[in-house]
Amino acid sequence: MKALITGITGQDGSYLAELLLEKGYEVFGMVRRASTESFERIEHIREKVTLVQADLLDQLSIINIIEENRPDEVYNLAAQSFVPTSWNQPVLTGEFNAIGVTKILEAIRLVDKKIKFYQASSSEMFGKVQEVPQKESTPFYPRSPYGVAKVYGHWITVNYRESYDMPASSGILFNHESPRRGLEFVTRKITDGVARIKLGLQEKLALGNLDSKRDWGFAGDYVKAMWLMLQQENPGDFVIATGKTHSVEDFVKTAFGHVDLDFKDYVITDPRFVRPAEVDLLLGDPSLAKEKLKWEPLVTFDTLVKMMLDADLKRLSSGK
Ligand code: NAP
Ligand code: G4F
Repeated sequence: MKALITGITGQDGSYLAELLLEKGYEVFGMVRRASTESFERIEHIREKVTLVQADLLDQLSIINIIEENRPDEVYNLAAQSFVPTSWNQPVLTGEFNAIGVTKILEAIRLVDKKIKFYQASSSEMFGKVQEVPQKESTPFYPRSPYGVAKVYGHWITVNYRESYDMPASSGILFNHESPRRGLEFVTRKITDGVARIKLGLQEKLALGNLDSKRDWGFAGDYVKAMWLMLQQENPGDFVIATGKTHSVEDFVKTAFGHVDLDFKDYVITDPRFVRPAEVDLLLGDPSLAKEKLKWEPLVTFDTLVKMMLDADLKRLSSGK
């Protein structure tokens, strides 16, 4: 089996590439041209995957890599994935996260309609939530240009499935984290900050809204669900979540608690990190994935916080 992963240099791309290699796949990773390489997350598997150059902004380059490598499965994980940036770069976010999806679907339609397709949809599409918990049938109400673009990406995937009978599936994934999470996302910002404070490298941790709640899981568990979706006889859409929610403050308390510090002594609020519109509460209902995919998350909230914090303590202690 051959798989093409867009976004292979990202958090999820690196875990998915590991999983597919373990399963014996030949893995192709789409990377965009840059003046310096940012392949840190896939350094350890660099020799086992084939990197192919294309860009979500460039239709022909996407057609070419699919035509030349003929994957059986395409996982579209590439995106502008940081919500705050989507207010500063709304047009680019739309080009990547919305029109970029159409470009990949069109390339597949031209080359071979039987190629299985996975779209990285997001719980951010639920935004101002219309019901709790959120499931596959919950109406979308996005609250950021990122969320709006992801709704387009989601529906164009459904549309190509229904218009052209293409095996295109969409995973509505709730927040998932790991030691490989980008440093600007709140979980990693917290574990990196707590580790720095513990090691005497930083004095305070500046955050925005501590009240918002997220259904946080482990990225390594979530990429298994992506693969399972493409192994089903029929394509479809699935919510992937833990079914538990915690506030940002819970995350902060747990992380500081692991190193025996009281967060109140270190956390300050900074309006620069407060968003123009907030998603207050995300809580997913993964019943359909449990029933049909036989998927269950293994890593709990406490284990996740500890895993990320330990990794940051280790990295910073070694001077990296
Ligand atoms: P990430 O770490 O930010 O990775 C994003 C990837 O997209 C990187 O490999 C990046 O490449 C690539 N990319 C960005 N723009 C591109 C372009 N124009 N052409 C080609 N590649 C481009 O994101 P992640 O956390 O792994 O998330 C993976 C996907 O799942 C994203 O679509 C995200 O929106 C979605 N999602 C994530 C979560 C979550 O909690 N993590 C939840 C729901 C949905 P560079 O290395 O070149 O920047
Ligand atoms: O970690 P975050 O930046 O993640 P967010 O916005 O929920 O988006 C992530 O999950 C989505 C799935 O629902 C993905 F689609 C998306 O690609 C991304 O992976 O922020 C989480 C919460 C927000 O409510 C934010 O307001 O943390 C709050 N927060 C408080 N202080 C902060 C901060 N967020 C960041 N990034 N930085 C802060 O200082």
